[in-house]
Amino acid sequence: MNLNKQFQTNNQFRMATRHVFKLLLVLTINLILTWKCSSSATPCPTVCSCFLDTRGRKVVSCNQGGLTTIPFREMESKTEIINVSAPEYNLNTLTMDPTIQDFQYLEELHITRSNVPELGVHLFWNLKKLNVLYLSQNNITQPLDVSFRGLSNLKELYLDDNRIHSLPSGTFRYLSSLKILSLQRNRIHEMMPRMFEELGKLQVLKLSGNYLRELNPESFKDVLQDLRVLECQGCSLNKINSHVYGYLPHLTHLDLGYNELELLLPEDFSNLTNLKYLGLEGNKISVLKDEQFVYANGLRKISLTKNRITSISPTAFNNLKNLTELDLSYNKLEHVDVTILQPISKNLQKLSLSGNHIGVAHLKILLRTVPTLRNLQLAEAGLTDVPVDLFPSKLSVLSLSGNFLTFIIPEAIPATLLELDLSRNRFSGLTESFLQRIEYVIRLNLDKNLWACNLCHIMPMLERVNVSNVLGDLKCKHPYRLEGRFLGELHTSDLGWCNSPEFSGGANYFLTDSNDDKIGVIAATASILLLLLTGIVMLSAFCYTRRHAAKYYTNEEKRTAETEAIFDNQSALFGDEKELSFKFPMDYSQTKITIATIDEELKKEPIINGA
Ligand SMILES: *[C@@H]1O[C@H](CO)[C@@H](O)[C@H](O)[C@H]1NC(C)=O
Ligand SMILES: *[C@@H]1O[C@H](CO)[C@@H](O)[C@H](O)[C@H]1NC(C)=O
Ligand SMILES: *[C@@H]1O[C@H](CO)[C@@H](O)[C@H](O)[C@H]1NC(C)=O
Ligand SMILES: *[C@@H]1O[C@H](CO)[C@@H](O)[C@H](O)[C@H]1NC(C)=O
Ligand SMILES: CC(=O)N[C@H]1CO[C@H](CO)[C@@H](O)[C@@H]1O
Repeated sequence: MNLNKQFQTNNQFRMATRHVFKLLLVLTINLILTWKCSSSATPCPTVCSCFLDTRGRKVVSCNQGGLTTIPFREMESKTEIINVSAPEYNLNTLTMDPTIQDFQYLEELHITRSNVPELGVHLFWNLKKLNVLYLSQNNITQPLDVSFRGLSNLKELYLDDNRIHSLPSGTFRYLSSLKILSLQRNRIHEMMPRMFEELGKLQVLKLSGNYLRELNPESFKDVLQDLRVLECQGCSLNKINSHVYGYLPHLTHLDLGYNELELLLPEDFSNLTNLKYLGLEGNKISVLKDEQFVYANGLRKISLTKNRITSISPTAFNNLKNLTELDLSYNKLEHVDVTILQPISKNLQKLSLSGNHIGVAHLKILLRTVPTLRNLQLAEAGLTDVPVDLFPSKLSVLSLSGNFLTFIIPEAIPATLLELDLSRNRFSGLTESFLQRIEYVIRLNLDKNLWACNLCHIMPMLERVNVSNVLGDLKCKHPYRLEGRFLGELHTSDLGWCNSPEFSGGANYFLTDSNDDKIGVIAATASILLLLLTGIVMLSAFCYTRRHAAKYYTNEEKRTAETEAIFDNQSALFGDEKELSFKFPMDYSQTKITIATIDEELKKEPIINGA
């Protein structure tokens, strides 16, 4: 009885505490909610969204477009980032409003795609915390020095894609903390002598896409002491002015791609002792001379892609002990000297020879000089086969995309490979041993080959589709019936047999697949036509040789009489092809060559008849 009572009171006590807990919980939830509501009740313009960025800064972002003014009055005064932009189809047309000066906490201001025509006098006055000013894709024609007054802490200024045509001396003189200045794709035609005045802390200068024709050393003199990065792609430059670089002692990154540079002299790089990256892609360079980069001996990467280079001196890369990346892709290298890579053989890690047609025997000797290479790009290199010991053995990345490969011996693939691109070749299937060899390749691209989805070609691949997305996502090319089907959705029962012993995936393939009516008919017709054609050509070739032979016999006596005269007169011998063609009248191999060109055959007829 007593026990029972105690139990009851105990129970009541428990209930009471539970109630108190519940009450407390509800209270705290309410508190949190009201606090949250009041904080989200701070003003946010209806056309904008307001949020905190990853660093907890207050952002107002107005990206709907169609604005004519920025709704500053509805924004909280402590906003730290304002982002005004617009979609392509609904651009803003803004005029800048000095109300912006009230936002003293502003750290970043982005106003893009807003058709801003000009920046008023003292527009950003008072914005002492502004770090980043992004005004790309507007309609600014000439920024005024006084527009930037008061921005003494600005670090980054972007004025890309405007219509700036001139920058008078001292335009940026109030921006003494500036580190990045980007003026890409404007209409600046001339560099004024003191245009970068007071930019002593500038580290990055981007001038690409302006029609400058030359860099004026006077613009750089005594100012950009700290500049690290200079980009002037597409500036219509036709020479490298070494004096400019003499004024940029700390330059590490120079990008002069897509200009009109034709001739490089070793002296052009004489003042670039700290340079690490040199970009010369898309110029008109045809030769790399002796000791071309000998003064820029700190270089780590050089890009010379998309030039017209046909010849490289064996000493061109002398003194580049630290070079790790060399891009020579899409030039005209064919008979390149096999020792060119020797000066850089110790450190070179990445080499691109894509888009050049260097013969495979040559290539083999060339690559033997860089045994430690890790990354080799040989896309669109005209390769039809790959010998076993072509590639350096420590390679981890290899691209052979866009060649004419139908088959690779498994042993030709380096065992260390992690990335392999065989896309856009002519493989119709891969063998079991090849698939085993590339089992450890992490990134594999086999797209756009001529996969022949039949029992002879893709069985080893099909057996792996359920464990490899790469294989499952490949599309059949042949037979017609299965064209475009993913390997991953095929079953063995879908595949036809093929009775041809040859699995090359060539034209003979069409004839072997009986399942494919349509293509079968086309192929059969084509092959009959081909046979007929060959017959005709053979016949005409036969007649031709006969006629030749006849000619020879009938002319024999006359010719022996003529011989002396011909040797007296050298030009008669070499000047007249008709006479020379008599030399090997019965040579079968010669006539065989002429079979291929029926047109030529027909052209020759009247000459022979007339002779
Ligand atoms: C500003 O808005 C544009 C357009 O939505 C966006 O691409 C950009 O990343 C934004 N920038 C910042 C800093 O939020
Ligand atoms: C940019 O400004 C010029 C005048 O400076 C004007 O003619 C042109 O229409 C403006 N561009 C756009 C897209 O409004
Ligand atoms: C080459 O690299 C090493 C190590 O990074 C460095 O100490 C050396 O100064 C570099 N050489 C040149 C010429 O810049
Ligand atoms: C892959 O798996 C699916 C179902 O998970 C199965 O139907 C198909 O037969 C498998 N394909 C192969 C080639 O094993
Ligand atoms: C400032 C500077 O060092 N300029 C030098 C750049 O290189 C040339 C040689 O090509 C020298 O003559 C300059 O003195």
